[in-house]
Amino acid sequence: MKSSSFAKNLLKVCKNAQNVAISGHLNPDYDALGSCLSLQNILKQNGITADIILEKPLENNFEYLSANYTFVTTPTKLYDVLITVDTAELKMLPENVLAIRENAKFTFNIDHHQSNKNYAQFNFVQGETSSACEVLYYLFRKYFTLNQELASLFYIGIYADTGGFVYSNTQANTFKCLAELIFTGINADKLLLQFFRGKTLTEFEMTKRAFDSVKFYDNNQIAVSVLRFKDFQDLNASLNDGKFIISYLQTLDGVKVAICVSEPKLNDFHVSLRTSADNVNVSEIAQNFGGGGHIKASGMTLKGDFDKALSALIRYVTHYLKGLEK
Ligand SMILES: [Mn+2]
Repeated sequence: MKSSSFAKNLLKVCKNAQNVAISGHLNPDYDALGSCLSLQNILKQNGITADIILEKPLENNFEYLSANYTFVTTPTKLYDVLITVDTAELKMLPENVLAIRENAKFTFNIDHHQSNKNYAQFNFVQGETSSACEVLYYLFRKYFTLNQELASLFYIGIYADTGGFVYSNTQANTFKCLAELIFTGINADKLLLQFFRGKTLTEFEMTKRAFDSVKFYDNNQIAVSVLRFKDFQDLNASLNDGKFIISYLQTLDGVKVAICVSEPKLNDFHVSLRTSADNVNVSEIAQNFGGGGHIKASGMTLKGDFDKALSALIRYVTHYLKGLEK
């Protein structure tokens, strides 16, 4: 569907609806949360009230961003419209949102994941775009006034999903959008310091441990860092505290696939995959293990025996890289 008719249709459906729900993916990141909040803001400018549904209250690093907003974790209303943003497939949605989906008359899916399954009634997916925030920005540009609040939300989401405007998903249109955001007079430098460049001591200690854990495989083409449950427990850390290392590993000479494994809960392994190699598509690797994402940045979860699961992953990546040589 073309962007203009998609946006128009969505606004029309929402105007006629009783209750509208918005959701991003599980364990929301800055893009997921930023796109939920900005969409809520855009709808509000069009006279539409919408609730953002979360699985659980936000963790502290999002508190500042979300100080002015309310979220619903235990839905009591019947929602007839559900809009999901930044979510590639249904299994990435919280249980409470899946329950809303059962009863919703209209479902919309707005996303930028290449692996998106087009699971809604109305789908608007741009796999080449930097972030869900950028998709929303252009999709609804005619239908909102760009204020500083919206500009900050978009800016943070785009910064996060482009790794600070450096990943290959940072396109000319991304910079065009960023320029317009900055023209609103937001203090971009302050925002970045607040959300990204500012680091906590917990993050620093987790990063130290992550660096110590790094092992290389397949002639140094695969780099793996592992943060176990004990590390999270010792430092009272959350999933995001150990994430910095992956962007470092992916830029190391000769490394084709960077893998970062985190176990924030016992036996619950979150795996992030990154590549800077032209011919590597890490979303293919993630999909083989039930995950998904983007060509250069993907993720999945592993369950079961850790050592076996990790060796299976490394074997698979080795095999995958060998296949590229042919
Ligand atoms: Mn995203």
